[in-house]
Amino acid sequence: MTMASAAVWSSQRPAPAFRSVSAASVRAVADAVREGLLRPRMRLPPWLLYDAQGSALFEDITELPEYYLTRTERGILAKHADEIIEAAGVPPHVIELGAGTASKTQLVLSALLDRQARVVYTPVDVSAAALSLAQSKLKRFRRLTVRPVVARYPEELGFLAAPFGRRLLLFLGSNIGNYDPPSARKLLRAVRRHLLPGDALLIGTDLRKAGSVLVPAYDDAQGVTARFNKNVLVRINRDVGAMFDIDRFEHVVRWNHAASRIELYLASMGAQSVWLGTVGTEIHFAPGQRIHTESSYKFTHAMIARLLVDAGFRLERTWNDERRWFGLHLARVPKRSPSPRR
Ligand code: AVJ
Repeated sequence: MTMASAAVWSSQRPAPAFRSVSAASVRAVADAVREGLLRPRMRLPPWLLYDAQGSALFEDITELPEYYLTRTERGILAKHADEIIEAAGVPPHVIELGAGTASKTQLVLSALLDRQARVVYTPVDVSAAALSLAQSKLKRFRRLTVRPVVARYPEELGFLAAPFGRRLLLFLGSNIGNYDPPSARKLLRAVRRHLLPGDALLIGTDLRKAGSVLVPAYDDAQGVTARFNKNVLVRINRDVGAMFDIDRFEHVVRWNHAASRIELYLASMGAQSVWLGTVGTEIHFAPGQRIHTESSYKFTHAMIARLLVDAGFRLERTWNDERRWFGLHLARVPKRSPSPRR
C-alpha cells in the first residue's frame, strides 16, 4: 500500500480488506532511484509512474483522442467477450494483472456471469487507490466476489499459489509492452509456473503501426502524457525527499523502430544538479540529458506468438479490431507441458 492511498482511506472510510503483498514502497522507491539514476544512462522502472496520481493520470490518458489503445481493446472485448469467455472454457476465477480501475474487465466479467452462477475476480495492481476504484465500480455485479491484491509482478506473484479453481488470467491494455523482451519472457514464465494445466491467459498487445500514429498517442496535444511522465519526479520528491524542479524537465517521445518500441524520456532543460534526499547524493544533468522512464513495445503477431511459446503457453486464438491496431490473444497452459526453459 502506498502512503498516499493509506491517507485516502483513512479520511474517507475504513480501509478495505485488501491483501497487500507490496511491502516497503518507500524503500523500493529509494532503491529504484539509487539503481536508476546513479549511472550514465539514467532510467527509472515504469512501475514508479503508477502511484495514486499517476494511475489517475493514466486513466485520463485512456480517454485522449490520440490514445487509441484502450478504446480499441474495449471495442474488441465489446464485440467478442462471449466468444472469448467460451473459448477460455468459462472459468469461475478471473485474475487480472495490472487491473487498474478494471473498466474494460467489466465486459469480460459480465459475459462470464451470463454463464457462471458465481465468479471470483482478483484484480492485482501496484496502486491500491486504483483497486479501490475498481472495487466500487464492480459492486453492481451481485454474484461477483472481488478480492483485490496489491502486488508488483513478477516479484510478488506468490499469492497465485493459493488454491484456485480453473483460472483465466487477464493481462490487458498492452501492459506487457512495458517490459523489454527478456523481462517479458521472465514475467510470463513466472505467471506460467503459478498456473495449472488448462488455465488460460488472455493477453492484450498493441500492434506495430506507423510512427505517425504511435507518437501522438504518447505525446498528446493536451499534454496529459507529459504530466503523467513528469509525475514520476513528483513522486520521487515526495517518497525520498528529492529536490527535482519539475518545470526544468521536458517530456520527450521517440519511436524506436529497430527495437519496436515507443520510448518516454524526461530531458533536462539546461545543466542542473538535483539532491536525491534519503538516497544521500546529488546528481548532475548535462543540458538535454535524459532519464528513460518508460518503454512501450509494439508487437507483430510473430513477436507475441514467440513470446508465449517461449514462456510455455500454447497460443490458441487471436482477436483483432478491423484496423488490426490491437490484438487480444488467448493462450493456455498445455496439459502435459515441460517446465518452460529458463
Ligand atoms: C499502461 C503500459 C499500456 O504503454 O501505452 C501510456 C502506458 N504511458 N501513455 C502504454 C502509457 C504513456 C501504457 N501501458
